[in-house]
Amino acid sequence: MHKSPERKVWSENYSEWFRKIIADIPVYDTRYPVKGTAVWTPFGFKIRKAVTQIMRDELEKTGHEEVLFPLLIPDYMLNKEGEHIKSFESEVFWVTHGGTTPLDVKLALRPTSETAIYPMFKLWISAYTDLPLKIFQIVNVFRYETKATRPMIRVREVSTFNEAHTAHATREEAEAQVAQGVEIYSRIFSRLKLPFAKSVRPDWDKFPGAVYSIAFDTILPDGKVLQMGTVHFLGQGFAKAFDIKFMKADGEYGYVWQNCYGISERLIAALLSIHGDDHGLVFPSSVAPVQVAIVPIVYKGKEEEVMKKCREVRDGLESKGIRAILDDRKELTPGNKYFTWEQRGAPVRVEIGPRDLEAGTVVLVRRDTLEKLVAKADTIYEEITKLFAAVDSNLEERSRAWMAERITQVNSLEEVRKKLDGQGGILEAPWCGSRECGEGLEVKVDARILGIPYNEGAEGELGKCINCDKKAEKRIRIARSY
Ligand code: 5CA
Ligand code: ZN
Repeated sequence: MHKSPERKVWSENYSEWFRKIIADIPVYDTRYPVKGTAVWTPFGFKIRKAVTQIMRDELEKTGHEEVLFPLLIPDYMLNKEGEHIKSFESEVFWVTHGGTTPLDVKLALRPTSETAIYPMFKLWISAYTDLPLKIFQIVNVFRYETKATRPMIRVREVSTFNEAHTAHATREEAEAQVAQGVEIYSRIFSRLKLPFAKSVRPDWDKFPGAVYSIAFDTILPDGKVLQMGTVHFLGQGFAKAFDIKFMKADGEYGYVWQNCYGISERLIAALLSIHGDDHGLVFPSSVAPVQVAIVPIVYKGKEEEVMKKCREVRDGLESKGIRAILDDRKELTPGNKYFTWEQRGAPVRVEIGPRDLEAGTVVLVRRDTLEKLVAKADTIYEEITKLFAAVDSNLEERSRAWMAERITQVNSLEEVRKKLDGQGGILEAPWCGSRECGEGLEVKVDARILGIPYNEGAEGELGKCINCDKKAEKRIRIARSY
């Protein structure tokens, strides 16, 4: 394992660390005067673009096609599926006027798009040959969140909502697609080097209108859990509410089976938070807005030579598709420039001075460990590519190990409380499976049941329920969460 730079402020005062880093760079400006909304700055937008590109790539590769639906949903459409509207009704923003004229039909700002998309599915799907139908969009959604809002994590305008919706001829096909949805998200998180645990949410905490929900949770530096994404098996509930029928091969008619899955800018919050340290952001090479920062070390008389070499290096890297920048700001010392690019998480910094020119070398510094090495100038591209791979695999290992240390098996409520008050994280315990017991447990330990592990190997003897002493049926995950 590599030595790491300090992560003291990062772990001991994470909320403050996060607020400060997004404001200082800046990444995301929360001073916009509507609660729960914020501005992606030019630097933030570059991060967002790289992340959404990965989402697109993984969804398109697996046969999902991108679409764009309207933001406005008429009230009679939003109200069609009973469970769904019951849960969302308190969170919907409404448009009631066009200018000064009251609207005949109230229009909701989408809180998510089932009720916008499924009436169109009814029009698009008529026979089994139209199935499966797999689409996604990346849009903003609005939720009047009443819990404390938090930058990127709990916002009222979710600006980066990636929702996929699929329709299938049979239950088996739909559930196979649930498994593929889980695979897709696993790959997206892995490409961002983010560790996660997959849980089947308890019945009382599933998506409104779903048969079951699978969630991806990660652990933030303060030990609290963040739900990064969810995959929902919708069964036929929405199909019946929206009358989405199709003709089967045998000429019979039936309702489609549906899924939906979603992720948001929470993923970006996790990306910034999990890899960061006291110097600022740390990025895997694929999403770093600047991958290589070149800092000239200039001495009097040698300026032009050094700058010429720096430009040559930058142009060479750029021509090979690397996002390189030459920091030629005159008023700043090299030290100031190191600070800038460490804060902004450039995976590799290149330093070039007069001595390097003579020796035909460059100095390379990797961001994750801040280790330095001297390379031959004419092998710089190969050396940087190797460093990218080294940074990426270190971030993956480091974050995975960090999370693994925070998933603990426990056998008593006392232990649960002690762990939650200490390092936090996720606790796994034997549980009887009853809702009443589960909800009681949540109150007793002031935490939330995340659910049961999704698709994990057979378990041994479980023993007694941690809360009620009855025979345990399942292993449950408990955490304090965002
Ligand atoms: N229609 C389904 C699947 S697209 C749906 O809306 N599911 S959801 O409610 O679970 O949202 C999907 C994901 O969006 C969540 O897992 C969470 O990561 C993210 N999300 C939800 N609400 C917010 C919010 N207020 N701020 C930021 N992200 C959010
Ligand atoms: Zn119990």
